[in-house]
Amino acid sequence: DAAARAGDDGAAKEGCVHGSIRGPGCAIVRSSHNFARETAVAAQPDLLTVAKLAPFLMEPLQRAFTVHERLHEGDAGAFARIAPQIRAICGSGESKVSAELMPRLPALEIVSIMGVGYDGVDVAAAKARGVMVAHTPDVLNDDVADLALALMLNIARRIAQADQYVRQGKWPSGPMPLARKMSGARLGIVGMGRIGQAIADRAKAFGMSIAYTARSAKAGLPYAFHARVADLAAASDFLVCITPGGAATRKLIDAEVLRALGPAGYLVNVARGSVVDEAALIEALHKGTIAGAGLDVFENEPHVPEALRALDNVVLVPHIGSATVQTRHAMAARAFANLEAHFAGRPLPSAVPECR
Ligand code: 8YV
Repeated sequence: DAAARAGDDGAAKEGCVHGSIRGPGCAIVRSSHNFARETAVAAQPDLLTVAKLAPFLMEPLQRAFTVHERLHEGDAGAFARIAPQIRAICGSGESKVSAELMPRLPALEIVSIMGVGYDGVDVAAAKARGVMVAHTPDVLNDDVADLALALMLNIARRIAQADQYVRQGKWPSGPMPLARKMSGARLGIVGMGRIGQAIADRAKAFGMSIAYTARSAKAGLPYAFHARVADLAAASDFLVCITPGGAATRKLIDAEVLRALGPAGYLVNVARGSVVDEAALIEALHKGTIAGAGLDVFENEPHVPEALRALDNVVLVPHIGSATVQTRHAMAARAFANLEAHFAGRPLPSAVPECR
């Protein structure tokens, strides 16, 4: 299997990959000026990046691997020559690793995603080829939950509009219209995984009543469960989406759900753009079917329809859920650690559930 194949690698026998972020064993390999070292260096696994990765991930990758930066997007001939050697892929939460790409990489052993979401990776195709898939859960829970609460407060209290009100010199002509109180309101969470629970923890401090929908009720949670998302929407003032993307949740938030949320209800999406029917949302916002929306994710990122950008009852941010220095560094370290563990023949710190 893939781990056993990795065990044949000279570097893996040393129990590390060169240039590891932590890499205690690597110093030994680097400092020994002998044939084994030369062989190990020459045997650096080939890795394909499928996203523009941050320098703090690229640097350790370049020390440990022969990195081919998004080669599949450019020169087809160059990619065809290198493809048979590629043993690893590294990408972001938005990266596509399709069932069409994988057969072109017959030596592929692992896909390491720097993100909790991996809906762009065809995991079934990967598993069928014995390819491991890893992601970076947990380390971003706080940031994404923080942003969900920030968007809720922002749309309810109209912070972005209030900022413009002051900047544009409108204050002397009178106060802003009154906003909506968030504390004590009803929160509906779509997806009660790790981040959903972190959102609920924060909402408790705002005295909100909390309900949720998920594939099934979670044992031990003190929140009301609704099997249908429309029923949850009807019982919510704020509906927050934090469910995985992919086929199972495509356009889960449709016109019916938005009607159920109603003219005093707000939608927040920190999940994936695919979870919301964007055309139906634009219509609902335009007609006042719902009160407003706070959106971190969109159907066709980084392109946001003009019809959405023109609306006054939305707050739009460019997919920044995990975008803090602290969290992105932790995610990069985990994405690298998954690769490092694989090529050292160790269990992965965070394989996706389907590959555990
Ligand atoms: C980032 C994300 O956009 O974790 C995810 O699923 O969507 C984000 O944190 C990105 O993947 C960072 O590389």
